[in-house]
Amino acid sequence: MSAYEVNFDGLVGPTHNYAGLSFGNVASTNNKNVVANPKLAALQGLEKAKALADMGFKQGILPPQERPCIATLRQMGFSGSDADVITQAATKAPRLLANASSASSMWVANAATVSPSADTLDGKVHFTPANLNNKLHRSIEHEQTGRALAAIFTDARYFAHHPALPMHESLGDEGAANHNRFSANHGQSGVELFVYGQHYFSDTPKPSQFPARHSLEASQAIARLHGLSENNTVFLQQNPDVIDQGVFHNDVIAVSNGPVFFHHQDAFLHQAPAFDEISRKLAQYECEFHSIEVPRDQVSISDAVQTYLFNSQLLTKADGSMMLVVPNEAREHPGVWTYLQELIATSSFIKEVQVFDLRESMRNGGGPACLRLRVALQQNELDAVNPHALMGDQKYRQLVAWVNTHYRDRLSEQDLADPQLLLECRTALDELTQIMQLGSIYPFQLG
Ligand code: SUG
Repeated sequence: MSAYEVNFDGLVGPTHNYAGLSFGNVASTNNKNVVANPKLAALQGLEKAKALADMGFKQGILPPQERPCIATLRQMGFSGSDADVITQAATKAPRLLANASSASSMWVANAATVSPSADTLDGKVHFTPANLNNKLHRSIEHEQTGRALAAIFTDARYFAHHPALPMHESLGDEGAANHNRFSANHGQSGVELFVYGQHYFSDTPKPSQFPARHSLEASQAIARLHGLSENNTVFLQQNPDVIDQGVFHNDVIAVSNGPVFFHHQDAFLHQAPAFDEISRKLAQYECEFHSIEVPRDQVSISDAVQTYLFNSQLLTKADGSMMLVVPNEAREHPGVWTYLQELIATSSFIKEVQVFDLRESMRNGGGPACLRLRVALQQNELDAVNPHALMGDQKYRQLVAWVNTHYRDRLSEQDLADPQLLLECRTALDELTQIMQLGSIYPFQLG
């Protein structure tokens, strides 16, 4: 049976803004108070998804969330009409309002961890939304994420959905951004690599400046929930020093595809034994592991964080060669661009680089890989996916028109105080529910 990797891109929500909410994410902190352009952000994301679909890659879409999240603000004691809630929050607790208003669900690499059916004990595709408990604005995503995933992957014969892990640092889970998978091709069994920032219940090394957002304990729990075995899992710690330099997720320093791992020399602690383990475990599926290690004297950690070279999508083309999808920032950096030219001239795997302008998302620390959730599916599983969540010519035209109708082209943190923004968001999501045929996944009701 044929199998595919389907990249589901997160649609940028109407409240996209720069509130500087993510300590440890250098771009988020540095761009605090910059005026955002939500319309441009959403169109840039759609353009990438459509361009990849046009190149023949399977491409899906995940919907944004209702923001500001009125339920969260009510939990904080704000009351009255929805407009009252926003006005009171804006006056008394503007930072809480900013947290409740973030469009951060767009970075769907953090939406969930997904294990393909070829790896799991019950032969189903397993999904666990990430609890994202390290950041308030992201900790409020997982329930709605679960509803969206369940509305797209509906068929219980093929898809298993788990709730997010409990909300505690010891189980901090940032989802697929810290999850890689190696296999001969997307349909075959493979090895799932879980990268974590800290082993919480231990005195092993931890970062000292910035938080380790993801724990080993969380990764182990996900592996158990998904029915993975010792034979097809490896756990590897991220280098705490690079977290302290702004590598807040592993996908800022490494990306996998098929048997290939493209990563920085300083990405991990104890890399050698873990790579041996991956090689050994992959060999049982007659697949050879290939590491492409980028040396620090060619690309520094600071260059990696600034250009998001590793926050790329590594995709297999129809001819079997691989293509790297990088943000414009990687082309604008002479050293990184020279490295990339050398790479495609010499690598036996990566033969092409495609560049996209994702500036609006990048300013919040979200590159091409952050914007997509990889779901490896067999043909019959793909046939069972809600077809209105898949990208094609008509869907693209509808979504572009939808963005142009509902989105503002300017949004500052002060604008979050405007109750009208909630109405605009709800009207947009109401229409999106029809476009994507999602059913009643949103908690609000218009009318
Ligand atoms: O969680 N930024 C996101 C970026 C997530 C990137 N995802 C991956 N690397 N997979 C985060 O830090 C910033 C929002 C603000 O500051 O307004 C933010 O949430």
